[in-house]
Amino acid sequence: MTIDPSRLAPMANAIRALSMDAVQAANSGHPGMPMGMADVATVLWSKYLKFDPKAPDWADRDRFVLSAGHGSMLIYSLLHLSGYDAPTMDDIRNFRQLGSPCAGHPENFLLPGVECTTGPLGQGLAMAVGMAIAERHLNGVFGDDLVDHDTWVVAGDGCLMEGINHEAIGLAGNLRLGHLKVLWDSNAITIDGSTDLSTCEDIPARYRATGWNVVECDGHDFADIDRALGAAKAETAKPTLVVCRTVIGKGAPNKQGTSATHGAPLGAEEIAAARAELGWTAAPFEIPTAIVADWRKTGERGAVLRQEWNARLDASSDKAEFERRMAGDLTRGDEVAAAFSAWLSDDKKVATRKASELALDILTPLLPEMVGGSADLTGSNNTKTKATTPLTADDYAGRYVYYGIREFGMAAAMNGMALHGGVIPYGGTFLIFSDYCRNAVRLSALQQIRAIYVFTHDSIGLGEDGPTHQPVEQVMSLRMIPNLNVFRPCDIVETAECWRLALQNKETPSVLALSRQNLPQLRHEGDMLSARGAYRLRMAKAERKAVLIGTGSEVELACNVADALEAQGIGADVVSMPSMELFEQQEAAYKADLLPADTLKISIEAGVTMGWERYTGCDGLQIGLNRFGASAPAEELFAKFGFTVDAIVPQITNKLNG
Ligand SMILES: Cc1ncc(C[n+]2csc(CCOP(=O)(O)OP(=O)(O)O)c2C)c(N)n1
Ligand SMILES: [Mg+2]
Repeated sequence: MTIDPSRLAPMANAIRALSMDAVQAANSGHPGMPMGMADVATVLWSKYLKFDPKAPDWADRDRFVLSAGHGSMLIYSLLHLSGYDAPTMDDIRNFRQLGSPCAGHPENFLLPGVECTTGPLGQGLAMAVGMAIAERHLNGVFGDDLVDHDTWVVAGDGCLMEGINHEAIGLAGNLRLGHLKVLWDSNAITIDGSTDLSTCEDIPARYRATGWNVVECDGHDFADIDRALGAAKAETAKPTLVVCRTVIGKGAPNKQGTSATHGAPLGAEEIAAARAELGWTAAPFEIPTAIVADWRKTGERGAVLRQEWNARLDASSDKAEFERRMAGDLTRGDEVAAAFSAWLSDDKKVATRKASELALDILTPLLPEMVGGSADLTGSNNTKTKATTPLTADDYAGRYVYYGIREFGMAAAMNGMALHGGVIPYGGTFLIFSDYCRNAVRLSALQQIRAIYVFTHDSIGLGEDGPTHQPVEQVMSLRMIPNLNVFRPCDIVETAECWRLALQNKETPSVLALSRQNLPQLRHEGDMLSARGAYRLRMAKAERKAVLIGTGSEVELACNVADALEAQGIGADVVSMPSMELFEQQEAAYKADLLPADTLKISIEAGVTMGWERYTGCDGLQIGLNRFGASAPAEELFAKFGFTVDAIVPQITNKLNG
């Protein structure tokens, strides 16, 4: 489509009308951002964005990310007007109401065409970096014929101000992600007012210093927008920031340019004034047919391109493998199972972080879609294998990302990679720094995607680095996040099982909490027992009085405590519980059998005890650590904090006798 302002202006005004009317009807929402970026978005969608409304999942579509998620009416308008099946006009009328896919902020699982869930500022852009990594990686593997698309982002002042922006653009600049284009809604307004209240940053200078190309435009001049987007499209050696100088709430004559338009309905009077200003005479939620027709044409380019792409895919010898990877289906499961079952007959005493590396040594050559990485702790997280050669600007086909010291940026990029599809991202850092990336882990869970977090150094067992590095509350607090599987395996066999479970769960992200210190192999039989979340590792010999529940490095201690109890004639089961979440999914009879009502139940985990009452009952015993650790060798710390047979057994016998 050529740029004809006389047609584009009404198209943009359709976005403005829908946005102000929907927010007014909901009596809540953010009209300012969609009204301000309507002109830029109209040029992008009508001339540059590669999409086909009839095939929202087309693998080679451009990805469009609305990082400024509060402006959700922008993407709902774009999807509706350009002819996606959803949202319908009724959905838009019900903006922000229960049951409408037009949620307050865009949700990837509610609407095809919404590539990711946004709203937490900065993360959309950071996820887009991951999408652009996945795109270049798959391009490196499958070539231009199958993979050659751009990632376009609309970001606000807030997205660029958040700390994660620094991490994300640093990663993108160094990887020279030339197919990433960020359109900055530079309106100099945030909620509190003018941006000079809080910043004097030269943002273009920061982007340039980070390896980005920067272009600018008047965000309300169609020809100028076209020029800038054309320049962004043409630049493929560096990511591009397009500074779009805009007026927030553009079109609302009395409120535009002020934070009053940011997050509140404009009100009936101002909406009437805006209609007059824009020359918009249609009733609320009605779009004149000529304008709808112009919008419907925007998808036609993509439809043609998709037909051509389909023909190339059909002719490609890579078709089956490409489709498998994009579908996220695993392969070679029998070989994986056989390799791991051979471990049962070993007797390997290794840290579970090392066990994870041994598992990855088996998994990564068999599953080429696995793309690993670490936030500068590769040698500690044990995340790199021979098969995962570095993914760099010179070799995008590599499979290992050096994320740098950017935990939040890494996790958000992993989300973007998983959302893009075709890769299964895993990435490591110390468990203690899961707090640095926690909101991205939460978004993995909310978005129902398979990101796998390798969080090592999972307790005071890391020793001398001391309390700043010793997780105490992290394991339990990660368990509180819905739809996140937290695994804390006790030995090499459980570690392999947990890796398989993490890979098998397409719609649930996983955390693997792994030890720094060596742990003996406790399992020599059984297949995928971790799939139940918890299982009886050892059965009481004497009459059963106690059930010891341990996780990770404390399962060995639980076994030693059980031995000491048995020596006194007290029967004790040992239950290993690598995943509370999977245990919660078991039927009641299984749970009751594992944790019988007539026994004393004791949890042992080197972390906060809050929550363990769920399994021990209030009359059980919770052995844990409800304070920060200390700096000393691990053995001494476990002794000091009561993680010894001698400290635990009397507590149990006292309880049993009392
Ligand atoms: C991480 C995070 N912090 C705070 C908010 C709340 N919030 C939503 S929009 C916004 C202001 C954003 O300003 P800008 O990006 O310039 O958007 P504009 O006002 O121009 O639409 C804030 C603070 C949020 N959504 N995410
Ligand atoms: Mg702003």
